[in-house]
Amino acid sequence: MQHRIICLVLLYYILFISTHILFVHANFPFFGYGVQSRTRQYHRLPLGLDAFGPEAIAFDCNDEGPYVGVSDGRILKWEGTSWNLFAVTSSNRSNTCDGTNSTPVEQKCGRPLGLKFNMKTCELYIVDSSYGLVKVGRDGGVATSLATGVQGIPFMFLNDLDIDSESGAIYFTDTSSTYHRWEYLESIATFEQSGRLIKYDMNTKALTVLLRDLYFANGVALSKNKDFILVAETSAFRVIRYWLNGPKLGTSEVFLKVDGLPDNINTNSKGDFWIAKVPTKPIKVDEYGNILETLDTFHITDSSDVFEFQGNLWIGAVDQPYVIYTT
Ligand SMILES: [Ca+2]
Ligand SMILES: [Ca+2]
Repeated sequence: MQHRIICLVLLYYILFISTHILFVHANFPFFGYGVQSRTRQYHRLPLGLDAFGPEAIAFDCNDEGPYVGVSDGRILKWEGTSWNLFAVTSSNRSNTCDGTNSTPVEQKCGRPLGLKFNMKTCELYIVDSSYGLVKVGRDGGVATSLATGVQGIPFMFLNDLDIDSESGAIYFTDTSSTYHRWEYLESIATFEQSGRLIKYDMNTKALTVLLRDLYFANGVALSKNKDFILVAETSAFRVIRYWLNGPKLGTSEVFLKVDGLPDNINTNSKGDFWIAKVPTKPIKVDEYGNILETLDTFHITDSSDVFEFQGNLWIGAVDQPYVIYTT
């Protein structure tokens, strides 16, 4: 078992290094590496509370936050001077929920990988890799379950979501129907294609599978006009676009190839997209896939989520005990 994990880790790094050499050092012009359109100051905001791995970032309907989901299953809220416990996805927590991520601990304690507020109701919707699609009210607490599977296939590894608060549609990814979150290296290294993009209708509670057979389905972001949705296929080093409206309704295409493993994607107020990726730096692209900015800074060693809020950036990471923000 240990031997297998070592091999997978090696393969993982070989993938990183080979794409890095190919796309970064070759400096292919269409990747726009090094684009730096403005100067940003970077700051670290430690989580404290023995918390680690703030994978996803969200702000609520009153512009409060950020909120982060951390590796021991808690959702924390930044209240201006300190982080406080806001919600948990498991009703069955104990002091074994210490973020060590052994398999039974993670199954019991939960792992909230994606967070998004419904801006109409102020409820927080969460995709948790152990507990599926869940939500909490505006005061937080213990989440209630909305869905744990679709078409007879249980959710094994929900990852990111976006919400159309007007229509009540939630779009979310199930990374794999074969591997759990703690088996993510196997899913990446074997290039398996059992990921799905799923829609949940808040009004009817209906679930619809929009895309299947995806490579490690990860970040999700709606376009500003809600006419398409982007989905990161991490192990394919690319982002795909699924049309929700217009002449291409219901079809998908490759939107962008990237020089690394893409993670979460978020839309900013202008309709541009922030794509977090590892081991390379986050990028901002427009709706045509043109790279507008690269966060080419030593301050960011790894990034899972970049959220633009009132012109500044909030950056989450799987392997850090802090959030980075810019001014
Ligand atoms: Ca993710
Ligand atoms: Ca997102």
